[in-house]
Amino acid sequence: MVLKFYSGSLVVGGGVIVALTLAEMKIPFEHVVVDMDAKEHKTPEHMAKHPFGQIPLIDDDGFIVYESRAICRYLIEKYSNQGPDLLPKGLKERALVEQAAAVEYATFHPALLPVLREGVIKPYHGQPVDQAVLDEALKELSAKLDVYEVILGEHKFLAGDEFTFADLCHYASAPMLTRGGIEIMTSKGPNVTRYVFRLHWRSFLDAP
Ligand SMILES: N[C@@H](CCC(=O)N[C@@H](CS)C(=O)NCC(=O)O)C(=O)O
Repeated sequence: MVLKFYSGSLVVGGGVIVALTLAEMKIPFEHVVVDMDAKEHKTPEHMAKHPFGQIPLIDDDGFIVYESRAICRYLIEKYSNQGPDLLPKGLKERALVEQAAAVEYATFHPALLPVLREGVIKPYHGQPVDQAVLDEALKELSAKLDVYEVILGEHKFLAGDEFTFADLCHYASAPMLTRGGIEIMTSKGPNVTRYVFRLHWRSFLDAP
């Protein structure tokens, strides 16, 4: 049975990295749209699959996995013979990818979310922006990006010179900043800027 990928009609956040993983690993799937406006994610049927009543999740022939990054790890391991080496097997290489992925989840993403909430989502819904809150959030994110600027001065991607799962995770929400008119990812420093363009254009740059 073809793998089912459950997300909202607008694929955002963790759904994006699951979708990217499906594409990178060339995995056929059926997209099941959960109507969040109709609160389908809180129905007993959905809650039986995801006890927190959220998306994304996958159903792999009856085997359910939720939490985007756990889903991606499962898919990358299962289909390791047909896609790029996003989670290398070597002990040290893998540790560096997990280190960068943990930084994404524990440091980058929590700093990014308040910027998205105040600077992108509120304007999208026509709500007034609290500039002091946005400035504080941008300051926090900027401090994290200062460290990224140093790391990305040492290698092309976060865990070395190859694109890995850790880089893919940075696509969960960061591009929404640009779409919302916040240019912090491309104005911090040359290394972070180059990295963002490398992510955007990766498939073209890597083409033979
Ligand atoms: N850490 C989770 C986050 C899941 C999450 O927050 N999903 C949102 C949509 S992007 C959701 O389902 N929100 C509805 C809710 O929490 O009730 C993941 O990465 O899968």
